[in-house]
Amino acid sequence: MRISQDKLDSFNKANLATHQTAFNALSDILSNNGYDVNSLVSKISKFHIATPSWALGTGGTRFGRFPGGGEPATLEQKIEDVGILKALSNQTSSVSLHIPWDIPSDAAAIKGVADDVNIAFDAVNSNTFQNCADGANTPNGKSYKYGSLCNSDPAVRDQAIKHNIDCIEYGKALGSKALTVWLADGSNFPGQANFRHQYQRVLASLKEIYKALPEDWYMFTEHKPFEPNFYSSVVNDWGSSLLLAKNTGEKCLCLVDLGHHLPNTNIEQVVSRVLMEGRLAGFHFNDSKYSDDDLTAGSLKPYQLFLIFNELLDFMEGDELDNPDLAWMIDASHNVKDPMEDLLQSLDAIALAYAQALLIDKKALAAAQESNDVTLCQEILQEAYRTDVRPLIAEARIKAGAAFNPIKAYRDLGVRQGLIDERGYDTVSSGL
Ligand SMILES: [Mn+2]
Repeated sequence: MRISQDKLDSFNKANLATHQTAFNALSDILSNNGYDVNSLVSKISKFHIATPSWALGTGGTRFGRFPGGGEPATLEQKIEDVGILKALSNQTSSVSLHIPWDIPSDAAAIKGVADDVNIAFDAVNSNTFQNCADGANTPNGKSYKYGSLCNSDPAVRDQAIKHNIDCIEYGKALGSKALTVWLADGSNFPGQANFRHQYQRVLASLKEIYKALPEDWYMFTEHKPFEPNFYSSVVNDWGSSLLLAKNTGEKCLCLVDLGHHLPNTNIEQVVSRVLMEGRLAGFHFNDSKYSDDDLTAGSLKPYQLFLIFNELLDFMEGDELDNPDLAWMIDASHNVKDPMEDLLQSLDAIALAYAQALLIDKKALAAAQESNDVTLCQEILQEAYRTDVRPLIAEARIKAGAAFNPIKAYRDLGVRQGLIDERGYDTVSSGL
């Protein structure tokens, strides 16, 4: 299913007057305060986030899963759905695959499907938190029950290393440029495993995988404090992730998944530290109340998201975030909302946080910090945060031929019903 440009144009046309009034009012205020509105709109327009293939279908919990209709059952359909998100929002233009859930058996054909809707391939994600499909119970199959790259059995480590190298090969065929390694490795009980040995085995295994990394690729490590193991994780925090990255090689960087922190962790400070060391790979955007809740980005802590963008813009030369070396991705799981609507809400929240951060008076903030004017520091940040930047995002979308309000367009144009008509009610999104 595709949304025609005609439909999007008439949707925008019908709502143009309301948007134009709001945009003109905001433009006047911003221009009077010295901002270049065209440049702001252009920066927002260029900032795109990758969509994870696994978020296009309904997720679940260990208690159950409640799928909706018309969900993508094949990799081709997942790419088609990302094409719809792109058409509606102009905020995503790539898909991140998960191996083995999305093995591209015919890479040329899959690339063709993606080219048709102008979708590129983001980082490839390996999976050693489940046993491989050919089974741990077969004569040659090895189980990840006690870890993968950290396992005490070298044959298990070799299998996990090979899986990651296979992922690189799949990614090469599609034009990906990065491998993401998130490890479930750790332990559930005190004394179960030796922290040092587990870490050293992971490092040695990552070095083996790194040898297979093409010249223009990156490898990402991703930390997580607990789950599925509850006593210890091998890559438990940004410090361990940074140690692994630095000890593995120059092209090994640290990915920050916003849900992979203990409650009240100052994630914006984590971002600042990893950036300072030149090792920030990018983000897995989501939101959470407790830990890895995988909720819609910005649904609970939009101010935190804004503060993270403040750190990014503070560090970067200029304030354009279309830096090809940073990986921007949503990593969420949608249990109660339509997955496509949930992704559109996340894309919207991320763009809002970026736009708000673009309004921070960096010079004034730096001066207030130097003179220890704490009140003024807060005023400067919140002045930017409390500006309603929604008309800027809408304008960026309209200029790119997308819908000024993607959720409203998704509903008004009956996208979900169209997908159900095409695919039926009983589809199962692979891997979930
Ligand atoms: Mn993640």
